[in-house]
Amino acid sequence: MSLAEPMPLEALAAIEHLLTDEERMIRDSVRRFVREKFLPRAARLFEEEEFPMDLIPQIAEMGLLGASLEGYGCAGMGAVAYGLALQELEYGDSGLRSFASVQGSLCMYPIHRFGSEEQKERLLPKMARGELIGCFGLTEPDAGSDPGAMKTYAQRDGNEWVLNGSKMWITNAPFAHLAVVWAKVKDKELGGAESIRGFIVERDAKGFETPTVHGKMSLRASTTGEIVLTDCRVPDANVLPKAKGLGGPLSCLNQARFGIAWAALGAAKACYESTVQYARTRIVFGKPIASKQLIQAQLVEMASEIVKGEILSYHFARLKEQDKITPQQVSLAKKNNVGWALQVARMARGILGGNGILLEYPAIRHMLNLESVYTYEGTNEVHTLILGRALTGCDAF
Ligand code: TGC
Ligand code: FAD
Repeated sequence: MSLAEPMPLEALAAIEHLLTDEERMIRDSVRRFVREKFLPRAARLFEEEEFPMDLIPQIAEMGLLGASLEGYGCAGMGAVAYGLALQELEYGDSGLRSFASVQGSLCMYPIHRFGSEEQKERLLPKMARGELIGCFGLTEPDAGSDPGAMKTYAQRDGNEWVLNGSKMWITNAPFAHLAVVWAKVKDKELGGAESIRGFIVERDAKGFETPTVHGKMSLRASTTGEIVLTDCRVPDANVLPKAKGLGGPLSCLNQARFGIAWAALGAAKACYESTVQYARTRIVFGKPIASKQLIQAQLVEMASEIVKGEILSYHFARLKEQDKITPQQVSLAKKNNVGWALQVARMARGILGGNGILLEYPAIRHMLNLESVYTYEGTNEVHTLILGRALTGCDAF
């Protein structure tokens, strides 16, 4: 049976001509890097629970660490270029993209937005070059979706702060040189009421430990740990002066969630493309399964949702470039795109039949990874409730 060439997803989404030359160039160079340097190792890294530390300098060189920040050695990319670049990383693996999201949106962003000039000059250029790696400690064993319930406390002692508590599920923690840790303090300016503040905790601080979380069946090529703080002393100079209240960490999440929304479609695309290729050559009942209507129905649904997600992301990214995106729009994009990326990966896994459970094909790896992406940065339910609250005016948390 002779088959016509399949239409690429790009042709259906038709956003290519809306991109600038610079945006295309950034996307294409990240694409080349991922396909040449990462994909040949992807299955093994996943299997062996290993993050490819040796790729950090190249990721930094492409300007992907703190990519959307201005100054301090950061690339100052627009939101479209940033989204496209992260999507290419996640075409490789969600763990590779997580590394860049955490470093840029969750560690460099709060230092850039809430830090002192001294903190910015001391840390950001080295973080942009990948010489200093950060992690972001918000979630606790008993405070995930509701970070306001955190039990980590910081108490002032002279010109130092003493931190006690623990953080759970912290990406990059085991090898990070520093952590942005969010903790409760009694705030004098708020009349002694509790407030949440951000602290830069450096690796050599006494009482700072970061045990690795083992046995994950998802994001295995990303390193996840805990942060344990036992009378951990942090100098006054390491408090983020401009972050006060839960809005501090939540504003970092807006940045990360935006990137994830677009990036998750990269995992979906990898699943879709490899599945179309497979379906065109896998003969069952005498014909390629791509010629079966039930398979086509699934491929069409996969393609449609990826394309719709791309168009949504493109629109919101241009809004973000004008500083007009709202947290509710970010929630809509994260919930929609990650939810569909996971569905696409599950459908791809099914179409591959028995081969779908092998690491030789990308579907099972992406499917398992996306289970984490579905949960972190606000679970699907949290984003539903953020939107529900905005649309009805009723808080259903
Ligand atoms: P709520 O009363 O709504 O708000 C408290 C204060 O925060 C402000 N705020 C925001 N500010 C900026 N951006 C947002 N998106 C904001 N949402 C709220 C709000 O204005 C208020 O300020 P103020 O000055 O009036 O005090 O707070 P709530 O306690 O009802 O909680 C809201 C909720 C549930 C939406 C929030 O807690 C939430 O988003 N929970 C999910 C937690 C989460 O997403 N954690 C992610 C941890 S990091 C991670 O997963 C990294 S994964 C690795 C990777 O990225 O690869
Ligand atoms: P819970 O909050 O216990 O939720 C359990 C279930 O209840 C979920 O299905 C949730 O949607 C649902 N639920 C909660 N509240 C409601 C409600 N009001 N109504 C209905 N349903 C509700 N955190 C960091 O701070 N830094 C990191 O770098 C980081 N990296 C991560 C990496 C990985 C691989 C993973 C898995 C997580 C990471 N996280 C990180 C933590 C992540 O953000 C949390 O797992 C997430 O916020 C959910 O919290 P939880 O796991 O405690 O689930």
